[in-house]
Amino acid sequence: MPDSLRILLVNTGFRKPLHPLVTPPLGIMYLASYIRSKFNVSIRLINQKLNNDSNDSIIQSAKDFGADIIGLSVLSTAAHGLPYLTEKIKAALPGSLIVLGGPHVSSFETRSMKGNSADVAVPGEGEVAFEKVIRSYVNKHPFSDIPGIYWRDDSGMVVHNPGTLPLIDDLDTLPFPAYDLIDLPKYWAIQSMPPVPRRRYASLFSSRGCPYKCIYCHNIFGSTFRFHSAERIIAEIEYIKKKYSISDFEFLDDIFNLNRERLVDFASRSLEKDLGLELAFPNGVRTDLLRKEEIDMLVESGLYFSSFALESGSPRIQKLIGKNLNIEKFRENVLYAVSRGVFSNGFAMFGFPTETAGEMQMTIDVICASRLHTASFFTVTPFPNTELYRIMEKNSPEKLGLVNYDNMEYSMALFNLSAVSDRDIYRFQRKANIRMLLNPMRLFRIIRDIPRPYYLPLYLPEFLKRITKGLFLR
Ligand code: B12
Repeated sequence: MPDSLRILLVNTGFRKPLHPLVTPPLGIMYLASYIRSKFNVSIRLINQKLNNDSNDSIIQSAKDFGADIIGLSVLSTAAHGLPYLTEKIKAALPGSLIVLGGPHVSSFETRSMKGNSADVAVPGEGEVAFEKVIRSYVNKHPFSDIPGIYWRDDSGMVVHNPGTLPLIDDLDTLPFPAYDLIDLPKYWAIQSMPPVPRRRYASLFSSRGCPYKCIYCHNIFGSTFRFHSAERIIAEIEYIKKKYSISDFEFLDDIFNLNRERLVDFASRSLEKDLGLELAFPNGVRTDLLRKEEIDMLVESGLYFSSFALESGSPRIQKLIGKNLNIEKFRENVLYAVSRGVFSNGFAMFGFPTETAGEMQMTIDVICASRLHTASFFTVTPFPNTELYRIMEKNSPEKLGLVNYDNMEYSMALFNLSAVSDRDIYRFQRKANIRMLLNPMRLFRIIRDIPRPYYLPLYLPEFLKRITKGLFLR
Protein backbone atom coordinates (compact mmCIF):
# COMPACT_ATOMS: atom_id res chain seq x y z
CA MET A 1 0.00 0.00 0.00
CA PRO A 2 1.60 3.31 -1.03
CA ASP A 3 1.75 5.81 1.84
CA SER A 4 0.51 8.54 -0.37
CA LEU A 5 -2.97 7.19 -1.26
CA ARG A 6 -5.33 10.15 -1.24
CA ILE A 7 -9.07 9.84 -0.92
CA LEU A 8 -11.51 12.67 -1.39
CA LEU A 9 -15.05 12.05 -0.13
CA VAL A 10 -17.79 14.42 -1.25
CA ASN A 11 -21.37 14.64 -0.02
CA THR A 12 -22.89 15.96 -3.25
CA GLY A 13 -25.87 18.21 -3.89
CA PHE A 14 -27.00 21.74 -3.27
CA ARG A 15 -28.92 23.52 -0.60
CA LYS A 16 -31.94 25.12 -2.22
CA PRO A 17 -33.37 28.44 -0.97
CA LEU A 18 -36.72 26.80 -0.25
CA HIS A 19 -35.09 23.76 1.29
CA PRO A 20 -32.12 25.10 3.19
CA LEU A 21 -31.54 22.20 5.58
CA VAL A 22 -28.08 20.78 6.09
CA THR A 23 -26.78 18.20 8.57
CA PRO A 24 -23.21 16.97 9.10
CA PRO A 25 -22.44 14.35 6.39
CA LEU A 26 -22.45 11.31 8.67
CA GLY A 27 -22.23 8.80 5.78
CA ILE A 28 -18.84 9.98 4.57
CA MET A 29 -17.71 10.73 8.14
CA TYR A 30 -18.30 7.07 9.08
CA LEU A 31 -16.56 5.91 5.89
CA ALA A 32 -13.56 8.16 6.52
CA SER A 33 -12.92 7.00 10.07
CA TYR A 34 -13.37 3.35 9.12
CA ILE A 35 -11.05 3.56 6.10
CA ARG A 36 -8.46 5.40 8.18
CA SER A 37 -8.52 2.56 10.69
CA LYS A 38 -7.69 0.08 7.90
CA PHE A 39 -5.20 1.90 5.66
CA ASN A 40 -2.52 4.49 5.86
CA VAL A 41 -4.31 7.13 3.79
CA SER A 42 -4.85 10.81 3.57
CA ILE A 43 -8.56 11.67 3.49
CA ARG A 44 -10.35 14.92 2.83
CA LEU A 45 -14.11 15.54 3.14
CA ILE A 46 -16.30 18.08 1.39
CA ASN A 47 -20.00 18.62 2.02
CA GLN A 48 -21.07 20.39 -1.15
CA LYS A 49 -24.32 21.49 0.52
CA LEU A 50 -22.58 23.34 3.32
CA ASN A 51 -21.23 26.22 1.20
CA ASN A 52 -23.12 25.36 -2.00
CA ASP A 53 -19.74 24.78 -3.70
CA SER A 54 -19.99 24.71 -7.48
CA ASN A 55 -19.21 21.46 -9.28
CA ASP A 56 -16.17 23.18 -10.77
CA SER A 57 -14.82 23.96 -7.33
CA ILE A 58 -15.23 20.30 -6.30
CA ILE A 59 -13.29 19.25 -9.42
CA GLN A 60 -10.59 21.80 -8.60
CA SER A 61 -10.36 20.49 -5.03
CA ALA A 62 -9.94 16.93 -6.30
CA LYS A 63 -7.18 18.13 -8.59
CA ASP A 64 -5.40 20.26 -5.96
CA PHE A 65 -5.53 17.38 -3.49
CA GLY A 66 -4.22 14.98 -6.16
CA ALA A 67 -6.92 12.48 -5.24
CA ASP A 68 -6.38 8.85 -6.21
CA ILE A 69 -9.89 7.88 -5.23
CA ILE A 70 -12.92 10.15 -5.29
CA GLY A 71 -15.93 8.85 -3.38
CA LEU A 72 -19.21 10.62 -4.13
CA SER A 73 -22.11 10.25 -1.72
CA VAL A 74 -25.31 10.82 -3.65
CA LEU A 75 -28.99 11.36 -2.90
CA SER A 76 -31.19 10.93 -5.97
CA THR A 77 -31.88 14.67 -5.89
CA ALA A 78 -28.18 15.28 -6.58
CA ALA A 79 -27.67 12.60 -9.24
CA HIS A 80 -28.24 14.99 -12.12
CA GLY A 81 -24.86 16.55 -11.31
CA LEU A 82 -22.97 13.29 -11.79
CA PRO A 83 -22.34 13.33 -15.57
CA TYR A 84 -20.55 16.68 -15.41
CA LEU A 85 -18.78 16.04 -12.12
CA THR A 86 -17.46 12.58 -12.99
CA GLU A 87 -16.48 13.42 -16.56
CA LYS A 88 -14.49 16.48 -15.50
CA ILE A 89 -12.84 14.68 -12.58
CA LYS A 90 -11.74 11.93 -14.96
CA ALA A 91 -10.35 14.51 -17.37
CA ALA A 92 -8.47 16.27 -14.56
CA LEU A 93 -7.22 13.10 -12.85
CA PRO A 94 -7.14 10.37 -15.53
CA GLY A 95 -5.77 7.56 -13.35
CA SER A 96 -8.17 8.15 -10.49
CA LEU A 97 -11.01 5.90 -9.37
CA ILE A 98 -14.49 7.37 -8.97
CA VAL A 99 -16.75 5.49 -6.57
CA LEU A 100 -20.42 6.30 -6.06
CA GLY A 101 -22.29 5.47 -2.86
CA GLY A 102 -25.23 6.60 -0.74
CA PRO A 103 -29.02 6.31 -1.07
CA HIS A 104 -29.05 6.96 -4.84
CA VAL A 105 -27.07 3.81 -5.60
CA SER A 106 -29.35 1.76 -3.36
CA SER A 107 -32.34 3.16 -5.25
CA PHE A 108 -31.14 3.29 -8.84
CA GLU A 109 -28.74 0.31 -8.78
CA THR A 110 -27.21 -0.25 -12.26
CA ARG A 111 -28.86 2.94 -13.53
CA SER A 112 -26.81 4.99 -11.03
CA MET A 113 -23.80 4.46 -13.33
CA LYS A 114 -25.57 5.20 -16.60
CA GLY A 115 -24.72 8.46 -18.33
CA ASN A 116 -21.76 9.27 -16.08
CA SER A 117 -18.09 8.31 -15.84
CA ALA A 118 -18.00 6.65 -12.41
CA ASP A 119 -15.98 3.43 -12.18
CA VAL A 120 -17.71 1.70 -9.28
CA ALA A 121 -20.98 2.07 -7.36
CA VAL A 122 -21.61 0.67 -3.89
CA PRO A 123 -25.19 0.09 -2.74
CA GLY A 124 -26.22 -0.03 0.91
CA GLU A 125 -23.89 0.02 3.89
CA GLY A 126 -20.59 1.33 2.63
CA GLU A 127 -17.72 0.68 5.03
CA VAL A 128 -16.72 -2.88 4.18
CA ALA A 129 -17.47 -2.62 0.47
CA PHE A 130 -15.42 0.59 0.18
CA GLU A 131 -12.53 -1.06 1.99
CA LYS A 132 -12.62 -3.91 -0.53
CA VAL A 133 -12.86 -1.51 -3.48
CA ILE A 134 -9.80 0.38 -2.23
CA ARG A 135 -7.87 -2.87 -1.77
CA SER A 136 -8.70 -4.01 -5.28
CA TYR A 137 -7.73 -0.64 -6.76
CA VAL A 138 -4.41 -0.54 -4.91
CA ASN A 139 -3.54 -4.16 -5.64
CA LYS A 140 -4.85 -3.95 -9.20
CA HIS A 141 -7.26 -6.80 -8.57
CA PRO A 142 -10.49 -7.08 -10.53
CA PHE A 143 -13.63 -5.63 -8.95
CA SER A 144 -15.48 -8.76 -10.00
CA ASP A 145 -14.56 -10.39 -6.67
CA ILE A 146 -16.56 -7.96 -4.52
CA PRO A 147 -20.14 -9.18 -3.97
CA GLY A 148 -23.01 -6.81 -4.68
CA ILE A 149 -21.17 -3.85 -6.18
CA TYR A 150 -21.54 -2.32 -9.66
CA TRP A 151 -18.47 -1.59 -11.79
CA ARG A 152 -17.64 -0.61 -15.35
CA ASP A 153 -15.65 -3.12 -17.37
CA ASP A 154 -13.13 -2.23 -20.09
CA SER A 155 -15.86 -2.08 -22.71
CA GLY A 156 -17.80 0.46 -20.61
CA MET A 157 -20.53 -2.02 -19.66
CA VAL A 158 -21.86 -1.85 -16.10
CA VAL A 159 -21.49 -5.19 -14.34
CA HIS A 160 -23.41 -6.12 -11.19
CA ASN A 161 -21.61 -8.72 -9.11
CA PRO A 162 -23.80 -11.46 -7.66
CA GLY A 163 -24.26 -11.82 -3.90
CA THR A 164 -24.19 -9.34 -1.06
CA LEU A 165 -21.59 -8.46 1.54
CA PRO A 166 -22.50 -9.24 5.15
CA LEU A 167 -23.71 -6.24 7.14
CA ILE A 168 -21.66 -5.06 10.10
CA ASP A 169 -23.10 -7.02 12.98
CA ASP A 170 -21.71 -5.03 15.88
CA LEU A 171 -21.83 -1.32 15.05
CA ASP A 172 -19.72 -0.57 18.12
CA THR A 173 -16.74 -1.92 16.21
CA LEU A 174 -16.93 1.20 14.00
CA PRO A 175 -14.79 4.15 15.06
CA PHE A 176 -16.51 7.47 15.80
CA PRO A 177 -17.40 9.44 12.66
CA ALA A 178 -14.46 11.62 11.54
CA TYR A 179 -15.31 14.91 13.26
CA ASP A 180 -11.77 16.15 12.75
CA LEU A 181 -12.41 16.22 8.97
CA ILE A 182 -15.39 18.59 9.10
CA ASP A 183 -15.87 22.07 10.44
CA LEU A 184 -18.79 21.38 12.77
CA PRO A 185 -19.30 24.99 13.97
CA LYS A 186 -20.02 26.01 10.36
CA TYR A 187 -23.16 23.87 10.53
CA TRP A 188 -24.51 25.83 13.46
CA ALA A 189 -25.20 28.87 11.31
CA ILE A 190 -27.46 26.84 9.01
CA GLN A 191 -30.83 25.27 9.67
CA SER A 192 -30.74 21.59 10.60
CA MET A 193 -33.86 19.43 10.86
CA PRO A 194 -35.32 20.67 14.19
CA PRO A 195 -37.07 24.05 13.87
CA VAL A 196 -34.54 25.89 16.00
CA PRO A 197 -31.99 27.90 14.04
CA ARG A 198 -28.44 28.62 15.17
CA ARG A 199 -28.20 25.65 17.52
CA ARG A 200 -24.77 24.49 18.62
CA TYR A 201 -25.45 20.82 17.94
CA ALA A 202 -24.14 17.54 16.55
CA SER A 203 -26.01 14.74 14.77
CA LEU A 204 -25.92 11.07 15.73
CA PHE A 205 -26.97 7.99 13.78
CA SER A 206 -27.11 5.33 16.45
CA SER A 207 -28.85 2.46 14.66
CA ARG A 208 -29.14 0.93 11.22
CA GLY A 209 -31.81 -1.26 9.66
CA CYS A 210 -35.52 -1.56 10.33
CA PRO A 211 -37.76 -4.65 10.52
CA TYR A 212 -40.89 -2.78 9.39
CA LYS A 213 -41.78 -3.06 5.75
CA CYS A 214 -43.19 0.34 4.82
CA ILE A 215 -43.58 0.17 1.04
CA TYR A 216 -42.25 3.67 0.37
CA CYS A 217 -39.10 3.50 2.51
CA HIS A 218 -35.48 2.91 1.59
CA ASN A 219 -33.66 -0.34 2.38
CA ILE A 220 -30.11 0.97 2.69
CA PHE A 221 -29.25 -0.89 5.86
CA GLY A 222 -31.38 -4.04 5.59
CA SER A 223 -34.20 -5.25 7.82
CA THR A 224 -32.20 -6.33 10.87
CA PHE A 225 -32.01 -3.67 13.54
CA ARG A 226 -28.36 -3.15 14.49
CA PHE A 227 -27.27 -0.50 16.90
CA HIS A 228 -24.61 1.25 18.88
CA SER A 229 -24.87 0.27 22.53
CA ALA A 230 -26.02 2.88 25.04
CA GLU A 231 -22.48 2.92 26.39
CA ARG A 232 -21.05 3.74 22.98
CA ILE A 233 -23.63 6.48 22.31
CA ILE A 234 -22.72 8.10 25.61
CA ALA A 235 -19.01 7.78 24.80
CA GLU A 236 -19.57 9.47 21.42
CA ILE A 237 -21.63 12.21 23.06
CA GLU A 238 -18.97 12.79 25.71
CA TYR A 239 -16.27 12.96 23.05
CA ILE A 240 -18.18 15.55 20.98
CA LYS A 241 -19.32 17.45 24.09
CA LYS A 242 -15.75 17.84 25.24
CA LYS A 243 -14.38 18.73 21.81
CA TYR A 244 -16.93 21.45 21.06
CA SER A 245 -18.47 22.33 24.45
CA ILE A 246 -21.98 21.54 23.24
CA SER A 247 -24.89 19.66 24.79
CA ASP A 248 -27.45 19.59 21.96
CA PHE A 249 -27.62 16.27 20.11
CA GLU A 250 -30.05 15.23 17.39
CA PHE A 251 -30.61 11.58 16.52
CA LEU A 252 -31.23 11.01 12.81
CA ASP A 253 -32.08 7.32 13.29
CA ASP A 254 -35.04 5.88 11.40
CA ILE A 255 -36.30 4.04 14.48
CA PHE A 256 -34.27 4.90 17.59
CA ASN A 257 -36.85 3.45 19.98
CA LEU A 258 -37.19 -0.05 18.51
CA ASN A 259 -35.09 -1.58 21.27
CA ARG A 260 -36.58 -0.59 24.63
CA GLU A 261 -33.70 -1.84 26.78
CA ARG A 262 -31.27 0.30 24.84
CA LEU A 263 -33.47 3.39 25.16
CA VAL A 264 -33.77 2.92 28.92
CA ASP A 265 -30.07 2.13 29.26
CA PHE A 266 -29.14 5.26 27.28
CA ALA A 267 -31.44 7.53 29.30
CA SER A 268 -30.30 6.02 32.64
CA ARG A 269 -26.64 6.47 31.78
CA SER A 270 -27.11 10.06 30.63
CA LEU A 271 -28.95 10.81 33.90
CA GLU A 272 -26.42 9.00 36.06
CA LYS A 273 -23.61 10.95 34.46
CA ASP A 274 -25.64 14.14 34.74
CA LEU A 275 -24.72 15.08 31.18
CA GLY A 276 -27.24 17.93 30.95
CA LEU A 277 -28.17 17.08 27.38
CA GLU A 278 -30.67 18.67 25.01
CA LEU A 279 -32.01 15.91 22.76
CA ALA A 280 -34.00 15.92 19.53
CA PHE A 281 -35.43 13.23 17.24
CA PRO A 282 -36.15 15.24 14.10
CA ASN A 283 -36.39 12.18 11.85
CA GLY A 284 -39.16 10.76 14.02
CA VAL A 285 -39.70 7.82 16.33
CA ARG A 286 -41.98 4.80 16.02
CA THR A 287 -44.68 6.53 18.03
CA ASP A 288 -46.97 3.59 18.80
CA LEU A 289 -44.12 1.62 20.41
CA LEU A 290 -43.38 4.30 22.98
CA ARG A 291 -44.40 3.83 26.58
CA LYS A 292 -45.09 6.69 28.93
CA GLU A 293 -42.16 5.80 31.17
CA GLU A 294 -39.85 5.85 28.13
CA ILE A 295 -41.08 9.30 27.18
CA ASP A 296 -40.51 10.34 30.81
CA MET A 297 -36.96 9.04 30.78
CA LEU A 298 -36.15 10.78 27.50
CA VAL A 299 -37.64 14.02 28.77
CA GLU A 300 -35.62 13.77 31.96
CA SER A 301 -32.53 13.20 29.81
CA GLY A 302 -33.21 16.41 27.90
CA LEU A 303 -35.66 15.64 25.08
CA TYR A 304 -37.02 18.96 23.80
CA PHE A 305 -38.05 18.20 20.21
CA SER A 306 -39.36 15.18 18.38
CA SER A 307 -41.11 14.35 15.15
CA PHE A 308 -43.89 11.79 15.23
CA ALA A 309 -44.59 10.06 11.93
CA LEU A 310 -48.25 9.30 11.29
CA GLU A 311 -48.10 9.27 7.48
CA SER A 312 -51.81 8.41 7.17
CA GLY A 313 -54.82 8.68 9.47
CA SER A 314 -56.62 5.94 7.53
CA PRO A 315 -56.39 2.37 8.84
CA ARG A 316 -56.83 1.06 5.28
CA ILE A 317 -53.89 3.12 4.04
CA GLN A 318 -51.82 2.12 7.09
CA LYS A 319 -52.31 -1.49 6.04
CA LEU A 320 -51.71 -0.81 2.36
CA ILE A 321 -48.40 0.95 3.02
CA GLY A 322 -47.22 -1.72 5.45
CA LYS A 323 -46.68 0.73 8.31
CA ASN A 324 -49.59 -0.60 10.37
CA LEU A 325 -49.27 2.17 12.90
CA ASN A 326 -51.62 1.99 15.87
CA ILE A 327 -53.29 5.36 15.41
CA GLU A 328 -54.83 5.36 18.88
CA LYS A 329 -51.41 4.86 20.47
CA PHE A 330 -50.05 7.60 18.22
CA ARG A 331 -52.67 10.01 19.57
CA GLU A 332 -52.00 9.02 23.18
CA ASN A 333 -48.23 9.28 22.97
CA VAL A 334 -48.24 12.61 21.17
CA LEU A 335 -50.58 13.97 23.81
CA TYR A 336 -48.32 12.69 26.55
CA ALA A 337 -45.09 13.96 24.96
CA VAL A 338 -46.61 17.41 24.53
CA SER A 339 -47.84 17.38 28.12
CA ARG A 340 -44.24 16.67 29.12
CA GLY A 341 -43.06 19.79 27.30
CA VAL A 342 -41.73 18.24 24.09
CA PHE A 343 -42.07 20.53 21.07
CA SER A 344 -43.78 18.09 18.72
CA ASN A 345 -43.92 17.89 14.95
CA GLY A 346 -46.01 15.49 12.88
CA PHE A 347 -45.19 13.85 9.57
CA ALA A 348 -47.96 12.99 7.15
CA MET A 349 -48.06 12.04 3.50
CA PHE A 350 -50.66 12.54 0.81
CA GLY A 351 -50.96 10.71 -2.48
CA PHE A 352 -50.65 7.00 -1.70
CA PRO A 353 -51.90 4.71 -4.49
CA THR A 354 -55.72 4.53 -4.47
CA GLU A 355 -55.92 7.02 -1.55
CA THR A 356 -59.27 8.78 -1.61
CA ALA A 357 -60.33 12.27 -0.60
CA GLY A 358 -62.01 10.82 2.49
CA GLU A 359 -58.79 9.14 3.55
CA MET A 360 -56.80 12.35 3.11
CA GLN A 361 -59.38 14.04 5.30
CA MET A 362 -58.83 11.35 7.95
CA THR A 363 -55.11 12.23 7.99
CA ILE A 364 -55.90 15.92 8.38
CA ASP A 365 -58.31 15.13 11.19
CA VAL A 366 -55.88 12.99 13.18
CA ILE A 367 -53.05 15.51 12.87
CA CYS A 368 -55.09 18.66 13.40
CA ALA A 369 -57.09 17.27 16.32
CA SER A 370 -53.83 16.29 18.05
CA ARG A 371 -51.71 18.47 20.30
CA LEU A 372 -48.84 18.46 17.78
CA HIS A 373 -47.32 21.93 17.52
CA THR A 374 -46.49 21.68 13.82
CA ALA A 375 -46.76 19.14 11.03
CA SER A 376 -45.32 18.57 7.57
CA PHE A 377 -47.72 17.32 4.93
CA PHE A 378 -45.51 15.66 2.33
CA THR A 379 -46.28 14.21 -1.08
CA VAL A 380 -45.56 10.48 -1.45
CA THR A 381 -42.53 9.88 -3.70
CA PRO A 382 -41.91 6.50 -5.30
CA PHE A 383 -38.17 5.79 -5.23
CA PRO A 384 -36.88 2.90 -7.35
CA ASN A 385 -36.13 -0.30 -5.45
CA THR A 386 -39.04 0.18 -3.06
CA GLU A 387 -42.21 -1.89 -2.93
CA LEU A 388 -44.19 1.25 -3.76
CA TYR A 389 -42.21 1.68 -6.98
CA ARG A 390 -42.82 -1.95 -7.95
CA ILE A 391 -46.56 -1.51 -7.34
CA MET A 392 -46.55 1.60 -9.52
CA GLU A 393 -44.60 -0.17 -12.26
CA LYS A 394 -47.27 -2.84 -12.31
CA ASN A 395 -50.40 -0.73 -11.94
CA SER A 396 -49.70 2.72 -13.34
CA PRO A 397 -46.27 2.95 -14.99
CA GLU A 398 -47.34 6.12 -16.81
CA LYS A 399 -47.33 8.00 -13.48
CA LEU A 400 -43.72 7.06 -12.76
CA GLY A 401 -42.58 8.97 -15.82
CA LEU A 402 -43.87 12.16 -14.18
CA VAL A 403 -41.54 11.96 -11.19
CA ASN A 404 -38.64 14.36 -11.50
CA TYR A 405 -36.08 13.33 -8.91
CA ASP A 406 -33.86 16.31 -9.73
CA ASN A 407 -36.16 18.82 -8.26
CA MET A 408 -37.58 17.56 -5.05
CA GLU A 409 -38.37 19.68 -2.16
CA TYR A 410 -40.09 18.58 1.00
CA SER A 411 -43.51 19.98 0.46
CA MET A 412 -43.77 21.01 -3.18
CA ALA A 413 -43.33 17.71 -5.02
CA LEU A 414 -45.63 17.42 -8.01
CA PHE A 415 -46.52 13.77 -8.32
CA ASN A 416 -49.68 12.10 -7.31
CA LEU A 417 -50.36 8.40 -7.13
CA SER A 418 -53.77 8.69 -5.51
CA ALA A 419 -57.38 8.55 -6.62
CA VAL A 420 -57.78 12.37 -6.47
CA SER A 421 -56.61 15.02 -8.94
CA ASP A 422 -53.30 16.89 -8.60
CA ARG A 423 -55.23 20.03 -7.81
CA ASP A 424 -57.02 18.22 -5.02
CA ILE A 425 -53.82 16.91 -3.49
CA TYR A 426 -52.59 20.47 -3.16
CA ARG A 427 -55.99 21.56 -1.93
CA PHE A 428 -55.84 18.97 0.84
CA GLN A 429 -52.29 19.91 1.76
CA ARG A 430 -53.19 23.60 1.80
CA LYS A 431 -56.27 22.88 3.84
CA ALA A 432 -54.23 20.83 6.28
CA ASN A 433 -51.63 23.58 6.64
CA ILE A 434 -54.26 26.25 7.11
CA ARG A 435 -56.17 24.24 9.70
CA MET A 436 -52.92 23.46 11.47
CA LEU A 437 -51.23 26.84 11.39
CA LEU A 438 -54.05 29.36 11.38
CA ASN A 439 -55.45 28.01 14.60
CA PRO A 440 -54.97 30.75 17.22
CA MET A 441 -54.61 28.26 20.08
CA ARG A 442 -51.94 26.36 18.21
CA LEU A 443 -50.12 29.54 17.22
CA PHE A 444 -50.17 30.54 20.87
CA ARG A 445 -48.74 27.16 21.90
CA ILE A 446 -46.05 27.37 19.22
CA ILE A 447 -44.94 30.80 20.43
CA ARG A 448 -45.10 29.65 24.04
CA ASP A 449 -43.32 26.32 23.61
CA ILE A 450 -40.81 26.65 20.76
CA PRO A 451 -37.23 26.95 21.97
CA ARG A 452 -35.97 30.47 21.13
CA PRO A 453 -39.24 31.98 19.87
CA TYR A 454 -37.40 35.13 18.72
CA TYR A 455 -36.30 33.16 15.65
CA LEU A 456 -39.89 32.50 14.58
CA PRO A 457 -39.96 35.37 12.02
CA LEU A 458 -37.34 33.40 10.06
CA TYR A 459 -40.07 30.88 9.27
CA LEU A 460 -42.41 33.40 7.66
CA PRO A 461 -41.54 32.38 4.06
CA GLU A 462 -42.12 28.70 4.93
CA PHE A 463 -45.39 29.60 6.66
CA LEU A 464 -46.62 31.53 3.62
CA LYS A 465 -45.52 28.78 1.27
CA ARG A 466 -47.46 26.21 3.23
CA ILE A 467 -50.73 28.07 3.57
CA THR A 468 -50.78 29.09 -0.11
CA LYS A 469 -49.67 25.73 -1.45
CA GLY A 470 -50.94 25.12 -4.97
CA LEU A 471 -52.86 28.42 -5.13
CA PHE A 472 -50.62 29.82 -7.83
CA LEU A 473 -50.49 26.71 -10.00
CA ARG A 474 -52.25 27.01 -13.29
C1 B12 B 1 -30.21 13.34 7.47
C2 B12 B 1 -31.03 13.14 6.23
C3 B12 B 1 -31.18 14.24 5.38
C4 B12 B 1 -30.42 15.54 5.55
C5 B12 B 1 -29.15 15.60 4.66
C6 B12 B 1 -28.55 14.26 4.32
C7 B12 B 1 -27.33 14.34 3.43
N1 B12 B 1 -26.65 13.23 3.24
O1 B12 B 1 -26.96 15.34 2.90
C8 B12 B 1 -31.48 16.55 5.01
C9 B12 B 1 -32.40 16.90 6.15
C10 B12 B 1 -30.92 17.82 4.40
C11 B12 B 1 -32.19 15.65 4.00
C12 B12 B 1 -32.86 16.12 2.91
C13 B12 B 1 -33.52 15.30 2.01
N2 B12 B 1 -33.64 13.97 2.05
CO1 B12 B 1 -32.90 12.93 3.46
N3 B12 B 1 -32.37 11.72 4.87
C14 B12 B 1 -31.64 11.89 5.91
C15 B12 B 1 -31.63 10.58 6.74
C16 B12 B 1 -32.73 10.68 7.78
C17 B12 B 1 -30.33 10.20 7.42
C18 B12 B 1 -29.08 10.24 6.51
C19 B12 B 1 -27.88 9.85 7.31
O2 B12 B 1 -27.22 10.68 7.92
N4 B12 B 1 -27.60 8.55 7.39
C20 B12 B 1 -26.50 7.99 8.18
C21 B12 B 1 -25.33 7.56 7.33
C22 B12 B 1 -24.37 6.77 8.18
O3 B12 B 1 -25.82 6.74 6.27
P1 B12 B 1 -25.62 7.11 4.72
O4 B12 B 1 -25.49 8.55 4.54
O5 B12 B 1 -26.67 6.40 3.96
O6 B12 B 1 -24.19 6.46 4.40
C23 B12 B 1 -23.94 5.07 4.37
C24 B12 B 1 -24.21 4.41 3.02
O7 B12 B 1 -25.22 5.03 2.26
C25 B12 B 1 -22.90 4.41 2.32
N5 B12 B 1 -22.43 5.59 1.61
C26 B12 B 1 -22.83 6.86 1.69
N6 B12 B 1 -22.08 7.65 0.90
C27 B12 B 1 -21.15 6.88 0.31
C28 B12 B 1 -20.12 7.18 -0.57
C29 B12 B 1 -19.29 6.15 -1.03
C30 B12 B 1 -18.18 6.48 -1.97
C31 B12 B 1 -19.52 4.82 -0.60
C32 B12 B 1 -18.64 3.73 -1.10
C33 B12 B 1 -20.56 4.51 0.27
C34 B12 B 1 -21.36 5.54 0.74
O8 B12 B 1 -22.00 4.19 3.39
C35 B12 B 1 -22.44 4.93 4.55
C36 B12 B 1 -22.07 4.17 5.79
O9 B12 B 1 -22.57 2.85 5.77
C37 B12 B 1 -31.98 9.54 5.61
C38 B12 B 1 -32.67 8.28 6.09
C39 B12 B 1 -31.66 7.22 6.40
N7 B12 B 1 -31.97 6.41 7.33
O10 B12 B 1 -30.58 7.12 5.83
C40 B12 B 1 -32.87 10.38 4.66
C41 B12 B 1 -32.74 10.12 3.15
C42 B12 B 1 -31.28 10.04 2.79
N8 B12 B 1 -33.32 11.36 2.54
C43 B12 B 1 -34.00 11.14 1.53
C44 B12 B 1 -34.67 12.16 0.79
C45 B12 B 1 -35.64 11.68 -0.28
C46 B12 B 1 -34.45 13.50 1.06
C47 B12 B 1 -35.04 14.67 0.29
C48 B12 B 1 -35.01 14.52 -1.21
C49 B12 B 1 -36.47 14.87 0.80
C50 B12 B 1 -37.28 15.89 0.01
N9 B12 B 1 -38.27 15.45 -0.76
O11 B12 B 1 -37.03 17.04 0.09
C51 B12 B 1 -34.16 15.85 0.76
C52 B12 B 1 -33.04 16.18 -0.25
C53 B12 B 1 -32.74 17.63 -0.25
C54 B12 B 1 -31.50 17.97 -1.04
N10 B12 B 1 -31.59 18.99 -1.85
O12 B12 B 1 -30.48 17.32 -0.95
C55 B12 B 1 -34.03 9.68 1.13
C56 B12 B 1 -33.06 9.44 -0.03
C57 B12 B 1 -33.59 8.53 -1.11
C58 B12 B 1 -32.74 8.63 -2.34
N11 B12 B 1 -32.85 7.66 -3.20
O13 B12 B 1 -32.01 9.58 -2.57
C59 B12 B 1 -33.63 8.99 2.50
C60 B12 B 1 -32.90 7.67 2.36
C61 B12 B 1 -34.94 8.81 3.30
C62 B12 B 1 -35.92 7.78 2.76
N12 B12 B 1 -36.81 7.30 3.62
O14 B12 B 1 -35.99 7.37 1.65
N13 B12 B 1 -32.03 14.33 4.35
